[in-house]
Amino acid sequence: MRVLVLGGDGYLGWPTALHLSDKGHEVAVLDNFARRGYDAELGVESLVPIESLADRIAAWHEVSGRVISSYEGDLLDAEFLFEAVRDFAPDTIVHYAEQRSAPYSMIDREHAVYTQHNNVIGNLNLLYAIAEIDPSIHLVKLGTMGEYGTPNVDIEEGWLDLEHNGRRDRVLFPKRPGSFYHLTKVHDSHNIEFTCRAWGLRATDLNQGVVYGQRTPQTALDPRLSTRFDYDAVFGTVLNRFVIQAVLGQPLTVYGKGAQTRGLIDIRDTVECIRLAVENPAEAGEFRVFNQMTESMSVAAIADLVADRFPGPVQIEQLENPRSEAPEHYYNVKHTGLVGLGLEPHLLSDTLIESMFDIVGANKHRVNPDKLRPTVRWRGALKS
Ligand code: NAD
Ligand code: USQ
Repeated sequence: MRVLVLGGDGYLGWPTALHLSDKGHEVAVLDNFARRGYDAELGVESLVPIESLADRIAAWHEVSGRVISSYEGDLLDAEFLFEAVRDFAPDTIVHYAEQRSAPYSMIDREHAVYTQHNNVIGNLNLLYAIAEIDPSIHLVKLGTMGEYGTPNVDIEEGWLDLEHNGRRDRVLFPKRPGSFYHLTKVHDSHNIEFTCRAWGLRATDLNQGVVYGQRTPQTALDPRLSTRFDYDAVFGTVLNRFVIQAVLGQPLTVYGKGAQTRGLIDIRDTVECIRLAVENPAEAGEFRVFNQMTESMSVAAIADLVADRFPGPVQIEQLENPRSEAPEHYYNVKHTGLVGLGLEPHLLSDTLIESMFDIVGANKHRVNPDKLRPTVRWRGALKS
């Protein structure tokens, strides 16, 4: 298949492009390098050094003999986007290209507006590009488990069969997200579902949990193929940060008591889920939703697990939670759709945490320790 990966220079987009290329698909990536720009803005860098997109693509050709083509530009530039879609003529578009940090979206009004504009309008431009150029293109869109929030009932895969006053219907599962970033994914889901219903587009919305890990079989082939690894309090995600903090001898920063529970997924499973969704497309007119996570764990349990695996002393610190989120809650998520397509999950019990310690150990001189503590407060966003 011909697959266009939007956001193909990012943490997940790049290894996904390699995985799909390795499995024999014709792959192109598109990116505006906004993510490299946030690094400059925040004064941080990926813990693991990463090459330019051109050098990564050249290295992949050298290592595998396979070609990945690229388009450099912004989803907000509709003319550029339409031209890229026309030129590459994909069967599938994998859409990763959004501002993905909840804390970044909560810095202040400007960052909230930027995030919502970038994500919602970029996705809307894409829906128009697909509808006008080739409505048979399958859209594989990255959503997030955080769209649902933490309801006091089981979380279904996107849809809910509802009985109300004696009548029945199938409705989108109610959403109660926890940041302006997570809200963008809800808005995207609604826009996509509408275009499936109104225009007959085909889409798979993947509500993904927090990803951990840095290496996939393809990125491990050559250091020039490495993907980024974020440690800072704005873009670093919880398990990755705890591993890095353990290696640095810094306390693991548990927000609140750590009883908040989240869905998790290994980066090797992320790229495999995308392959499965790509190779098993939704029907025309179908808005298909999968919960892309493999297990749930509380933040405190994640910290305990990292401390247990690390071959040295680890301190766990409970910080006042800078976010507004339920401190304790029910959490039971259905996630059988991707397993039904053939996913064989890597669980944390048999995972790569030990190899992550090595990756961090080799690069720890690159960490700016001033960037480890959280500075963005959900309520603080109101003050500036
Ligand atoms: P990332 O920031 O590393 O990658 C996103 C890429 O998209 C970046 O390279 C960025 O430059 C590009 N981009 C952003 N806006 C763009 C635009 N307007 N035009 C063109 N390119 C643009 O993020 P990631 O961690 O790889 O996440 C990828 C996707 O997966 C995001 O949509 C995110 O919401 C979702 N997701 C990530 C995680 C996680 O734990 N990392 C978990 C669940 C869902
Ligand atoms: N947390 C800590 N300590 C830390 C960092 C985080 O206790 O040092 C806690 C947070 O309070 C939160 C949980 O860990 O309760 C997860 O935080 P996170 O930063 O790892 O994840 P989140 O902000 O939800 O965002 C990440 C990605 C985002 C993706 C989302 C999936 O950045 O792109 O959408 O995970 S999910 O959480 O399922 O919505």
